[in-house]
Amino acid sequence: MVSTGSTTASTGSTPMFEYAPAPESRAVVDIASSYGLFIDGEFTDPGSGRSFKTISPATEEVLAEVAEADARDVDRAVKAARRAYSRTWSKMSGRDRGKYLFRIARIIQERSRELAVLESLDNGKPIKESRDFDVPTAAAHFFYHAGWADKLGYAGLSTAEPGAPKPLGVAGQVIPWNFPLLMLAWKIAPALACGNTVVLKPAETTPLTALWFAQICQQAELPPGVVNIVTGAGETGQALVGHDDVDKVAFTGSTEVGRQIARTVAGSRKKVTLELGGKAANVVFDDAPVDQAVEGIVNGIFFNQGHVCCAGSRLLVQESVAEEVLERLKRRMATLRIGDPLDKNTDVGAINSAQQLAKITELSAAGETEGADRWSPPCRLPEHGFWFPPTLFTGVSQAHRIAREEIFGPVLSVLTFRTPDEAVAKANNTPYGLSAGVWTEKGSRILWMAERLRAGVVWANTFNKFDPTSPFGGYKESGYGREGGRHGLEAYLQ
Ligand code: TAP
Repeated sequence: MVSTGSTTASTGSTPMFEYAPAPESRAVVDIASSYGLFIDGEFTDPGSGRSFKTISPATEEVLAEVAEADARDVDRAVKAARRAYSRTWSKMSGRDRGKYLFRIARIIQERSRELAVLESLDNGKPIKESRDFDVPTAAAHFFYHAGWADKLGYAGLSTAEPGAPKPLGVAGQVIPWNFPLLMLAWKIAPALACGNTVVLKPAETTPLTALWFAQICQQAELPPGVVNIVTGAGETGQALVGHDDVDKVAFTGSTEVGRQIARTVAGSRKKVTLELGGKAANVVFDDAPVDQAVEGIVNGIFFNQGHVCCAGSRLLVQESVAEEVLERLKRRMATLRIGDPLDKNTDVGAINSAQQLAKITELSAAGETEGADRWSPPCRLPEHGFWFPPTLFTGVSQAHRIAREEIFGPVLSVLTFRTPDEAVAKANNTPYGLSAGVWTEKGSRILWMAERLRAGVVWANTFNKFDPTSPFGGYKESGYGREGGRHGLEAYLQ
């Protein structure tokens, strides 16, 4: 069973461990009842006069009212970013820009506990993930790009003119709700390091850490207008990417919205990067260390409730070991602790929104209707909020919707293969191409697979590892452009 609070699932054969509650204090974060837009270094009321509520997905409690920016507000923000670009930021030396980025990175570290609690409240992810992954990795992105700011001339990027490559101007950036602060860092850190100014729109369901980041910009005394945050829904994002005075559009989100954005900017002078969806194969060969592979499978699909673009949502396991792998996987899934995101023992938190829960529920029902076998550890989920149990589908064929469509939830589809060629063919049989995993003890097989898998990232004997020095991005319908590493700088330079 799974009990509420920080909870454990258990099957009959698995010993049950009772954990005492270990809640992180909510008191470390002071949330105001309402927030305005962050434009030109100040929080201002929206011209629209409209606002929306952001809630905790774990409890459905309203956390704050947040301003909704309309096209006029977006225009104000873009004008502020243009002024800051022309008068201050593009004229500043890389060394001085770097100082601001280092300052921001250090403040993120200093305020990390506050940011982690806020992220878990607004997003529903377990505190151990926001504390140990999201926030430190966001700080790492600012540290890494701070180091680049005065070295762009040595990055080996070709330029039309001598000297350091030139920034593009104003970047319009739109991000999703799955890693709110981290996606912000992926966008803002390289843009600023390269000398651009930004207007960023966070997702409607997770605006709070972006508004905290605005306060951090004030604390770091970043010149007004260099960073502007406009909160709102899809229409706000549309106004931003369609604005005439935006030089660069950077989008992370669904393939469907990515297509709309590509149409909006087609034929304009805007430079674009699109980081879109995925349906990654996690391939386990018969010589893989099974316990490690099982940990990698669990991390691949249940990390962040499966709300991960590069999640290993298709397990391809070699037929000869499928039974053993599945048995151990089920045993491991039964120990996952589901519940209160602020409990330090929680492994799987809340689904981010009612809308996302409905999508996961619908696709899982389609899996059953199409004939796959569904399994979850016995679970009792919290009564309020949005929850979905860790779920496994076996007997999945390549034609099933659960093998083709991105579920973006804690749902794993299992397929089998007999030969390496069959594994490659099945892994590549997807419109996406963001990531893949390979589990085998043979180094030569890892290289053989990596050469053939059409994925931007291939992890070997690990999964979901991220580093600011390493470029990340997709093929096919997973988008184009790279974020992170030296490659990521190219997206923000002429
Ligand atoms: P989307 O619905 O595409 O939303 C992403 C962002 O775009 C949100 O801020 C959204 O605003 C905004 N938006 C919606 N319609 C828009 C429009 N017509 N023009 C401009 N902006 C618009 O995706 P999501 O559900 O938030 O995120 C999940 C998706 O993101 C998944 O497909 C996942 O794979 C992908 N993702 C990809 C990556 C990488 S690196 N490839 C990383 C994380 C997530 P609202 O939220 O306010 O509607």
